[in-house]
Amino acid sequence: MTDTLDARTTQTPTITKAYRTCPLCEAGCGLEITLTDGEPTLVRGDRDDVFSKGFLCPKGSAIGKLHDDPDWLRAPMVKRDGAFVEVSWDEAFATIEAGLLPILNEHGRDACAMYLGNPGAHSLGPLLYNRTLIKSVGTGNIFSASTVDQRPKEISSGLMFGSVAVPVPDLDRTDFLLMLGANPYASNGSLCTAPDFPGRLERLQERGGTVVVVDPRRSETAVKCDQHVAIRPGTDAHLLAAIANTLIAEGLADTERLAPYCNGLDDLPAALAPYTPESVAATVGVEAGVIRQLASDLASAPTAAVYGRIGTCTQEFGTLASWLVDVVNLLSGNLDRIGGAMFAKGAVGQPSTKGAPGTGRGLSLGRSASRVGNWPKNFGEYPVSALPEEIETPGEGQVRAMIVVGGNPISSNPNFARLDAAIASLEFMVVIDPYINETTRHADVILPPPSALQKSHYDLALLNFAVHNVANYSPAALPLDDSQMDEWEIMLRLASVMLGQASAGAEAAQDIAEMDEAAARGILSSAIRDSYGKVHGRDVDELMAQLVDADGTPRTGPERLLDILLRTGPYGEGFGSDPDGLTLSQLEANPHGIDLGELEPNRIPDLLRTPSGLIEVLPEPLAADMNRLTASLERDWSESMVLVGRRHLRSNNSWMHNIKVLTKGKNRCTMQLHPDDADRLGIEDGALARVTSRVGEVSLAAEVTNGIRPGVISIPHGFGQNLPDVQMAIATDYAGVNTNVLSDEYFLDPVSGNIALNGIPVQVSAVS
Ligand SMILES: Nc1nc2c(c(=O)[nH]1)N[C@H]1C(S)=C(S)[C@@H](COP(=O)(O)OP(=O)(O)OC[C@H]3O[C@@H](n4cnc5c(=O)[nH]c(N)nc54)[C@H](O)[C@@H]3O)O[C@H]1N2
Ligand SMILES: Nc1nc2c(c(=O)[nH]1)N[C@H]1C(S)=C(S)[C@@H](COP(=O)(O)OP(=O)(O)OC[C@H]3O[C@@H](n4cnc5c(=O)[nH]c(N)nc54)[C@H](O)[C@@H]3O)O[C@H]1N2
Ligand code: SF4
Ligand SMILES: [Mo]
Repeated sequence: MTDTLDARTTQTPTITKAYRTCPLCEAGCGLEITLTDGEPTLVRGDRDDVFSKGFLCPKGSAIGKLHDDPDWLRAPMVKRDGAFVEVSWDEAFATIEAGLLPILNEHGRDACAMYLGNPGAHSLGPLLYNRTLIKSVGTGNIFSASTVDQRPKEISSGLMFGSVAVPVPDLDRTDFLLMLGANPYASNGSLCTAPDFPGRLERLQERGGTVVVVDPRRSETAVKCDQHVAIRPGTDAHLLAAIANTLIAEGLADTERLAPYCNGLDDLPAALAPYTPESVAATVGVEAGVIRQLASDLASAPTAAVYGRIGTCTQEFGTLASWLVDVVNLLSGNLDRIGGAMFAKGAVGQPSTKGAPGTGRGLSLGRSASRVGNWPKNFGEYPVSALPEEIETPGEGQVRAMIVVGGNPISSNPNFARLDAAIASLEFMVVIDPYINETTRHADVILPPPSALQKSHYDLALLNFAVHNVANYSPAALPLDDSQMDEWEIMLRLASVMLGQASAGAEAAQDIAEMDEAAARGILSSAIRDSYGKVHGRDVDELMAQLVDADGTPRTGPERLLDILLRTGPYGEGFGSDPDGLTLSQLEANPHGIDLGELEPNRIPDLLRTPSGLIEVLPEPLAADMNRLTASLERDWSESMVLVGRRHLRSNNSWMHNIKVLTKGKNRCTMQLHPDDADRLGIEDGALARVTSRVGEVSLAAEVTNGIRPGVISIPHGFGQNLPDVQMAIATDYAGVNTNVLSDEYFLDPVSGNIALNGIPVQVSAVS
């Protein structure tokens, strides 16, 4: 990155600073990037950032290294005779036109599946133009990383509150935090946007508050907390049901404030009756007295919040657990109040700030089902379980081609072997991705986006889960190379090809401009139709004309769409109707962000979008699923060893293992197991152990530690890059094994279709 001595060093280098939000995880920290002659030479936390106030983690500080990674593709690649060759953009899109369109013309649009990955939630191109691309492909076969992640929480919120309004713990003001299945000391938080989450927990403790962590492992967060409850994996719903039941049975529930806005509150006691601390103790693996105490601590704390994340979502009872988190928040009197579980109000409006306040269409589940496995479609997507079978199973509607936008399903989805074979069998695949990795090695065409430093950014999605209301826009810190295209333009050009429009030249540019304008007009039109919105009844052309930057230059691309969303959002200036309100120009003038204030209490009932206009306390699909939970109380939970995951501070799912500063140090891809299990199985610390599940087998080094519950093993995900044709030199060297060789595409939470990546039954043995 820094040049060695050469002629240039005798001149005084030009040093500039760029400020931007880090897009690498959900925390959204402000970065201060020092550019020396246009090269990133130093990354620090931006001390003036209104939200992160200088916090930075090792990943954020490596963002310059990520930009400089020699394996990050800087020009499109096309596969010829089994090998990738670099081509021009025109050639890449012409190859897609020639290879993909005929398949769709012959077999119909559903023949092309789409998979949308996690970095898409952190990048303006996919965030703003995925919809245009999906429409252009015209397929119903949409998949995403959401069903290996947060879908249960989206569904529980959708059912209870009518939209994906997810309560977040009011970290900075609460007195008591009960945190299940989250390890923010490693992950920096999720569905709870909080830069310096660890620091916020420390301050919570410093002001006399209490942090309780429920986790089968003594995670980095559990080590720091006041109480660690080493739960049996997959039983958070049982635990929370027992806490909820105890609150009711012992007269500790405090629902007076919200009762007028609740439907089904009176049905809760019967639904929760089977779950007493005593009846769940053996299942949960936690003493009844501890459960009872948790209920009473929650009730007696001046304010308290319950927060559940990946360990509560990616498990067998994920939707029930996600729902019960908020049932306990409600019963303990902490939902929607200061210090409790509160709703963020992002500057880019969400369904909960659009349309008629207090009512809406709500969420109905599974209105259509997948062709082969009959999996329900929710939020426009099938669960990833359906993907391999849709590729493998012949017949009308068979998936023969795929477009992947910023995802690595072969690494991140369950049953590696099956999915790898299925994706390898596709007739054509296009990916928008910077690396040649487990998934993209099978592509016919790779369209690489520029690095994070070369793209503008606004956290459209994640600021709606923030613990403080802020808005923060970053322009690109570095220009594109001549060989590069911005990600949003790649998406629109692909969309144009999918519509059978021009794939090259001035005509293609014209098509992109038209699609971009159509996207802007589409967003404006829906804002204009909202009779409760700021621009109701206005004229699209009139508003379009106002979309200019501070110099009066007309905006295009993501900035134009973002400006519309901000101006029509809850803080927006409404195209003149609220002159002091927010615009993109204001954010551009405030590179450290704009503070929009503390989370507001009493958002209920206005925030609700349920047809009843009430909080659906016991939604029908969840009431039905309680039977499955109750049946599981009869199960012998100790029958099998089970596998859970974990994350490390210096990782990011499957794609940040190619940066030396992040991978150095001791081997992290180990199987953690308890000394009792190690003794019983004859496995020594550091020795090779074999793990087998219904679908696969891996061997890896054992790490014997009493920081894990007996009967549980833990393997981190995101490893296993040592596959043929992967071109990520450092990651391949550092490969380890992919734990999704073991995860099972049919072991899932049926309500959401979300894969259970935790609590997977496995057999463990020593390798002699
Ligand atoms: N450094 C780093 N940060 C990341 C990521 C990364 O890969 N690396 N990924 C990002 C992404 S995409 C996400 S979604 C977030 C996730 O953020 P978190 O939800 O904080 O995820 P983890 O750090 O995996 O912590 C999950 C914890 O759940 C525990 N657990 C497993 N099974 C169970 C169970 O059944 N019950 C309970 N109560 N606990 C269980 C695990 O032991 C683990 O400690 O992190 C984001 N941030
Ligand atoms: N066993 C197990 N499996 C898991 C999890 C677990 O806890 N345990 N966690 C799950 C979770 S929470 C998630 S979110 C999923 C993630 O699943 P995915 O989203 O499918 O996979 P990622 O590993 O995030 O890979 C992201 C891909 O995006 C590419 N990429 C990086 N930056 C950009 C960019 O700016 N633009 C584009 N277009 N592409 C980019 C990378 O090269 C990589 O190929 O994994 C899930 N899988
Ligand atoms: S915590 Fe997340 S957002 Fe903050 S610097 Fe680290 S990777 Fe970036
Ligand atoms: Mo995730």
